[in-house]
Amino acid sequence: MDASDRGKLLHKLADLLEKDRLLLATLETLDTGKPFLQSFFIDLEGSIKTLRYYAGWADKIHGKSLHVGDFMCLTKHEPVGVCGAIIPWNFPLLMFTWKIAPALSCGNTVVIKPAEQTPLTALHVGSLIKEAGFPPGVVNIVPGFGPTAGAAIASHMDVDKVAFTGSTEVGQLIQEAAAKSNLKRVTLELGGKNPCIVFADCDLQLAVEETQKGAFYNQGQCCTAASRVFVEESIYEEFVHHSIENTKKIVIGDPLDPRTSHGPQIDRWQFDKIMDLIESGKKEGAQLECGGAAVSDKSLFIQPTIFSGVKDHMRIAKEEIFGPVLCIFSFKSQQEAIERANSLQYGLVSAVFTASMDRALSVSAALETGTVWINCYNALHAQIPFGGYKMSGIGRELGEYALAEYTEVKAVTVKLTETLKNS
Ligand code: TXE
Repeated sequence: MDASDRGKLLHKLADLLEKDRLLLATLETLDTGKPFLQSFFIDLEGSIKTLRYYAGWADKIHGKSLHVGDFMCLTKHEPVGVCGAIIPWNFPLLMFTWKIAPALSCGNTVVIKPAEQTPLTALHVGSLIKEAGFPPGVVNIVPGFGPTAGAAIASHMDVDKVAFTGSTEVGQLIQEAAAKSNLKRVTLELGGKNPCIVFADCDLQLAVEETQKGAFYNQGQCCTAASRVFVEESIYEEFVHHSIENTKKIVIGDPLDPRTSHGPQIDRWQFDKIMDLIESGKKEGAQLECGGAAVSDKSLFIQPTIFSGVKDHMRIAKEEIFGPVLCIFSFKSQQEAIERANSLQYGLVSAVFTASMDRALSVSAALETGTVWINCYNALHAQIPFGGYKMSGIGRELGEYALAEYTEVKAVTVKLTETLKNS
């Protein structure tokens, strides 16, 4: 298909998502339990912007020409081919668009598997893809379970690339299956245990609000969750106090009620995992400042929980909780904070809160994460690349960088018989 026409189709799909925004946000909330206003303003907004951003790229993807001695080379950015995608349940529609938009923009076809917990928005968007006029077979949506439908994508000989978002353990299985089948290209966006370093010279209220939003947003079910908050000793007590106070603003309730800011966890398995980690925090001697329990024994709501006095050896300091738990540590020196921030195998995101831009930039250079937020949190945009260092992933999503993950570069080299002038 002509590249500009691909762009037009992606814009058309964005228009259709806008038209069905209320329906899609409602479906997303019914499926995940996330508060409706967050579905409407964040998930839908991000999904529509991602489609439009990559619609704009479709007719701007091209190679270079190089002259090397007696040779001239043209590089071409060709589509990879059939792109498999396996996505999680925490941001079902957003992850769907993060995967299909760059793939389609570059001229690939897609076979995508939504998470078994949350197939609804993907299926509705399937009908919108048809309505937009994408040719049959370009986007194939395959709901199913991980070890069957997901594993089939990862090991299929006719799938040329697989993009995965989910747990680090399954990410390793995907890479293994890709290696053992056809060495398909692999991009992985995996877990995180994300450090935030709060220096004494920061805007304290801002740091409290941003780290708390980072920890509790989407009930803590974010790979970017602010899960290790290191606070400089001299403001530590004050930071803990303000964090507890700030938690009182959170409204737990029916996710469809627009006043609600905190919904239930996704399922019983995740709920039990989180409660087990909260219990381990209590047993291992962290100070429980608030929360620490389920809201009732009949539902999957967990109270926003704050632990202070967390030590690096505790399970809550090392394992991805994926629930509404804020862990606060104290530190004495910048060097110590950096070393502790970098001490785990994860390397997804980090944040620095300070009034000194010099310090923010030197600390950000030392942090081993794919994203560093300075005086902000969860600042994700379609234009800005996102991905992990170390065991948090391979490759980048979003921005111009993602295009490289969905194209193969072909070098077409011509032997010249006449020397080119000005070469
Ligand atoms: O993830 P899985 P789960 C983390 C978080 C969470 C933990 C487990 O810590 O508590 O992972 O969650 C598919 N071959 N994250 O069990 O299993 C599965 O069907 C191919 C971080 O939900 O990794 C789903 O579509 N695919 C995360 C997707 O993988 C397989 C988001 C993710 O599920 C498969 C979610 C297999 N063998 C959980 N097994 C993030 N990075 O945002 C499962 N799947």
